Amino acid sequence: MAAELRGALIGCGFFAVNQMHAWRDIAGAAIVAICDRDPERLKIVGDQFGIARRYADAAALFAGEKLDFVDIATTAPSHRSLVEMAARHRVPAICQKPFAPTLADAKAMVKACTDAGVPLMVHENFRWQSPIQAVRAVLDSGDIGRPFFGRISFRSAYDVFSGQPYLATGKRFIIEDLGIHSLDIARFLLGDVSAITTRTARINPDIVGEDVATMLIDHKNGTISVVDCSYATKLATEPFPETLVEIDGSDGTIRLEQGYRLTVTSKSGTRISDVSPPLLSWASRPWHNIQESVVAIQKHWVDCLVNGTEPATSGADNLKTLALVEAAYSGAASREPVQLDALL
Ligand code: NAD
Ligand code: 89V
Repeated sequence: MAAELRGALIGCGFFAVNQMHAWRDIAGAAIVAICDRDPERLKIVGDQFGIARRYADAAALFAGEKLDFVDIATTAPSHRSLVEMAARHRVPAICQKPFAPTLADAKAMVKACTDAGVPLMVHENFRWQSPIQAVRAVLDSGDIGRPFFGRISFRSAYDVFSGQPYLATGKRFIIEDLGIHSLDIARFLLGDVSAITTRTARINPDIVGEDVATMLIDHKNGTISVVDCSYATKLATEPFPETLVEIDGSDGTIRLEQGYRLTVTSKSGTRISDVSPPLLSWASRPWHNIQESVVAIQKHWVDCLVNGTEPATSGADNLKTLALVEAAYSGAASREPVQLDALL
């Protein structure tokens, strides 16, 4: 049997705990060392997951460990320096989203890893959620024919700021943090994008960035989609963190509705199924949807490393999602449509 891949986690914060749980569930890889510049977080995660090899500094981690990969779960400002450090040490890297604060940084990170010949995957996990995979499977089956319209929608009033306080203080909020997932899902389901038109608003007076965004997207294949997201939408039943999907095709429709209800109408009639994600042993509602996708994307990474294949959300792929984020902000400011090819 092949030896287990030796990984290290950099950044032991709020979300990294999910990544650590997922690593424990995945055969073929194990986290052997962790790093965080905050001693308290290092201790909490090290003690919870029984990791004795702990580093306060990433340079010391790379110097002290022989690694097959690193899992970078810090926030965006440190991503470029940590990915470039991994590339210098010829260590394959997973990097959390948002991949980088700017597209220029992200391009440099992709180049550093390409030049070093090391794989790079962005932890863009929303497309790995089982309800989203179920929608993609219907599209691939051809049952609804050629899609001509899509809507990817995430509307909520969930208090994300209690777990992630930094989300309240940045100049950019919902597009960079959450819309980035919705935009990636739009690409995943409906194909790459030629142009985007965006409007934003800030409804919550206690935060700095925008908490509502509406985006109209021209896909290169002629499909049109609307990607809309809001953290200012108070509903009778809070849907966090469900992404709802509507797709109209030449032969039928797909609706992924709140409560993980999937309705597919095609030439052969209408079928309704429950595509609720499983509740993993360590997961907690309502996060279980995201938590399951963390296992899926990390398994995919191990498969890619073992088989020498490119991850679906490789650094190069994610440039196209990050370009959409950049284009959305510049288009919201100018109130003009933004062409994507000019950015890539
Ligand atoms: P956090 O602030 O709770 O944790 C980040 C940790 O990284 C902190 O403990 C900090 O001390 C450490 N850190 C920062 N820079 C470091 C460096 N240079 N070296 C060592 N340690 C360093 O943040 P979080 O909420 O866990 O978010 C982390 C990332 O995960 C963000 O980019 C966020 O957008 C992303 N995230 C993704 C999802 C998802 O579903 N994909 C969900 C939540 C958060
Ligand atoms: O998935 C994320 O990136 C999270 C949340 C779902 C809270 O927006 O930050």
